[in-house]
Amino acid sequence: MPRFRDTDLSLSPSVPRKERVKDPKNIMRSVDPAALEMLAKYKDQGIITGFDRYAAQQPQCAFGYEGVCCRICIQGPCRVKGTEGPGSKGICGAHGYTIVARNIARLAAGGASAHSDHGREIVYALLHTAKGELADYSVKDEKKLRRVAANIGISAEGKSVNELAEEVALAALNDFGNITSEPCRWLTSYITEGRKKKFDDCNIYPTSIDRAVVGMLHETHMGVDADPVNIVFNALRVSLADFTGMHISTDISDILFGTPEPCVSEANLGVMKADKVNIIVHGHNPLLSQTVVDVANEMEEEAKAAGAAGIQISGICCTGNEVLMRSGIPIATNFSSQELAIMTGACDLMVVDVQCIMPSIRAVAECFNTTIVTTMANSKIPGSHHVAFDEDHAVASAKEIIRLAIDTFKERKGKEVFIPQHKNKVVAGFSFESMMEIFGGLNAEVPMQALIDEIEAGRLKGVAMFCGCNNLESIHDQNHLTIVGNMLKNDVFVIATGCSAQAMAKAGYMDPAKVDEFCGENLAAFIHKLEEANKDKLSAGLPPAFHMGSCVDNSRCHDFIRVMADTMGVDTPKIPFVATAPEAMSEKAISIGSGLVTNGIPTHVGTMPPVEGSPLVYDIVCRIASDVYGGYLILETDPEKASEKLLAALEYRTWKLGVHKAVAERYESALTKNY
Ligand code: NFS
Ligand code: SF4
Repeated sequence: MPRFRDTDLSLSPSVPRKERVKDPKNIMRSVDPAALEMLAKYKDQGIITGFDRYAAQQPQCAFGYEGVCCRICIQGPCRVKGTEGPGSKGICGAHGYTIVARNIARLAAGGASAHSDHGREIVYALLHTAKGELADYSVKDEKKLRRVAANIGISAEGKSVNELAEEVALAALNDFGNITSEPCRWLTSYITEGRKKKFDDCNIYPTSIDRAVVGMLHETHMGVDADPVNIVFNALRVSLADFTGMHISTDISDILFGTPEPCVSEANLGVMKADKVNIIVHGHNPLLSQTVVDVANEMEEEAKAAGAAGIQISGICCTGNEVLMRSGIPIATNFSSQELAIMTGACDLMVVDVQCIMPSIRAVAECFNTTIVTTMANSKIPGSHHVAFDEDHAVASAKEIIRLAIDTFKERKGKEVFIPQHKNKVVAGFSFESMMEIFGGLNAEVPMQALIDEIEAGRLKGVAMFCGCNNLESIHDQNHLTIVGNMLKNDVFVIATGCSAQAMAKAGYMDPAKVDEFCGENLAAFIHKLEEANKDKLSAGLPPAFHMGSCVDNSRCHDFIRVMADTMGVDTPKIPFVATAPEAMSEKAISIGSGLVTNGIPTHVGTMPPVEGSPLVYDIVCRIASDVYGGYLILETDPEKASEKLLAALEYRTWKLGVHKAVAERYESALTKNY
């Protein structure tokens, strides 16, 4: 089956490997004006950041880059050299395709474990809250609790809020460690009928998250699975475990802290205030960061007594996204520029939990008046301050941390502060529920139809979901911004999560005032129509690109996909929906990407995952996956070319669906599903 109507578009990236890292020794690898200002100020002053280390690592090892380096057993590392002779295989005889497949499958397993372990922590918090053991948390969103219970088939009848919460929490825990052969409940509850059949037919249903991850680590152990097709397709089970963990994380976080609604905030380093106690929350888990945000108000007087004008909290990475979505806390910056926030000299304290925290923040903090606080037993940094975060005393832990920030602020007097004055207005908080409420302004009965009408009338080209990280293989934020610019101009409706959403937020793509500047005519008209239909509720207006949350909140985007497919009356591989991780970096990006592919979505990755060492594996993920699941990877490092390919994938789907709809109408028959 062709992927694009334009057959000139190839499966291969348009840029050869050696030319991908442009100007490799130049450390000014960003398009973010705040980051550039910061890098320029401290250039050649001995403060080393990820930008310097990236340059120092160039050129990177080609074996590792292409995925043909194996370190799975300690006979290794084995590198695949050439195509013939003893050197062309690992010592055990593993072929290049086996090595590449095992490596990528293990990346997906790492990502799934990170997402879902974060989810597990939150589930335990809900369980203990429901049992009355955690005084500092409560069920904030009872409606969501009831919705989730109904979605996963738990009756709420006659149950108190806490009884129901306990049952939901136990059901979630069961998805982690279920011992029967039943598939994960959070997965089956949130996919289309078509996907259920597909996953069943292909035997890739995870029965429990932990089992799926353990199974993949076993399968890729030395001397187990050597068949690359089997390994890659079994890795999709892990990606579905990842889906399950993400959905659990989002659902339970909403129950504990509230389902996000549109809120107004700001983004980029300019949100920091020289005269305030600046606290940056960084990481992923909202259990602590949300409590810090909630108690900061009570501590304002203490901050003022220390000579500050108040407390300013801002966020980095997905913890930042969580508190932005629920409490309108501004974004300081995203992944690649995390050290730069410390270099403002105004960051009194950075509190981190898990994931995407560069260990280097401690070394950078030493040159400035910044206290780094780690909080999790499994995530410490040598030399930094550790406050063991204790859910039993969440408020007390949060207060201790804020007090440390105030103490650090007192020592800041007389030291240089340099905050690049760049920031943009942001309207965020678009949970799936609030998106449907907004679409409901145009079509109360079937909200998603409001969007589908635009697509079917040819006014919008479809939907593009942006997710994932920064990766300095590309210029910081450049891929995100180039591709989103092209999507918007071409009338593609954009939803975003993670550091991708933060790149857009910093650059103004989430400012309602920029709709006419950034969007094509039809998209702008649609957004204004939505604003008009919701004007009583939405005083702030609607942005060009819609921020749907943190990376676990890709589950919200999956809900979008499911409801779009159900409303259109087709399965997910037929809807005009594409995804992109323009600057993917982490293992989580690999598991998210493969989950999208499994769910039938063309998924672009703009930084190269290590698969080029095996043409066979490359072909599986970019082509064969499509024949089986309808989704596939588009690996393209050039953002202009990537935009073309994404638009072509949307065009192909809309065209195909249109053809079949027309036929069905002409012959008054049912819409064919066999394409
Ligand atoms: Ni996602 Fe969000 Fe950012 Fe990448 Fe890291 S913070 S969980 S992994 S770097 S988007
Ligand atoms: Fe080498 Fe095989 Fe061991 Fe991998 S598993 S390191 S290819 S001997």
